[in-house]
Amino acid sequence: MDTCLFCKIIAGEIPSACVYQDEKTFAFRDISPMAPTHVLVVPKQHVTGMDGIDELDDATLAACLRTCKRVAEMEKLTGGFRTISNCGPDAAQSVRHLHFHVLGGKQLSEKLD
Ligand code: DGP
Repeated sequence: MDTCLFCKIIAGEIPSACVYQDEKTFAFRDISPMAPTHVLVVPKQHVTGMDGIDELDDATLAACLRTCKRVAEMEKLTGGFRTISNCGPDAAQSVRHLHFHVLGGKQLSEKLD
């Protein structure tokens, strides 16, 4: 999608700190990290968010979750990690391209809101 920030990052038109990519997914460091490890995992195919996943085939959706796990392993998050996907205004989603935050490397808050 021409105007999507994360599509531009995937295409390399905007620089990012990529930590992993494969045929279906792209993982890069969040520009405003909220933990020692804060990586965003996105499908290369543009969909708006969790509300758009019916446009993805199951293999792509599964690949996103597998990439989250792979990133946690690469980052050595042996104590655990959190995976979050914000969807829509009530969840404060700011970039309308499906993404999973992978957070870890410290004791995270019990609060999710
Ligand atoms: P969300 O609020 O769930 O839509 O998360 C969007 C995240 O995207 C937010 O944590 C900050 C990150 N972000 C926004 N713009 C950029 C950018 O240009 N580069 C990178 N690496 N991350 C970005």
